[in-house]
Amino acid sequence: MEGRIEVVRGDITKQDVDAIVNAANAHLAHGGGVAAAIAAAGAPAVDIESSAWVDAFGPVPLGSAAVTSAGSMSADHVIHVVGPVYRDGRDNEVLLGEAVRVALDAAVALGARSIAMPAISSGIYGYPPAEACRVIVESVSTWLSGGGDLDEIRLVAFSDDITDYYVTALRDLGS
Ligand code: AR6
Repeated sequence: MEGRIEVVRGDITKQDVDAIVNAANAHLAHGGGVAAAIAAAGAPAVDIESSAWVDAFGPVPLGSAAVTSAGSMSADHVIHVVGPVYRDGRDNEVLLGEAVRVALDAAVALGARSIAMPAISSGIYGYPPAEACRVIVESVSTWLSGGGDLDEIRLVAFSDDITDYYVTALRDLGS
């Protein structure tokens, strides 16, 4: 495995990486959670470019990414992906894994070498956080094993709980 998976407890808007991932909704209306934090830290560019993206292309489908600049944040790009709203009977795991892969592929396409990712879907979208962290870790690991070419994938945990879930998931993976 070439790239490193790191777990960092902190605020994704403060990460010194090439690209940060946003846990967005399809309309790129960054009203709450990590999306609101990213929009505020990257104001006004993130909101302006998000609106322009949706005006041009329509809502962001599951399985796709929208890219904006990052305003005055240290990162160069924000990669907006839409995780699943957690629901019984839905293929939550497949949809979350797809959001992770799409974000990583978008980073490579942008020429990024490092990326920071939040625990997509684990907040407002209601994905049980321990499960979300496991799916995210497994999806990143599978992507790297399949030749995914990034130097660093930073899993940013906004709470001690999420940090623990990531550490456990990585340990279970044998990393
Ligand atoms: N840095 C890192 N992680 C954070 C930060 C931060 N600054 N703030 C929150 N988190 P959520 P979702 C964590 O709800 O579940 C928005 O309104 C948070 O603790 O942001 O995918 C969008 O516009 C949680 O672990 O995203 C969508 O409508 C994780 O980020 C909707 O919420 C994800 O929580 C998306 O819901």
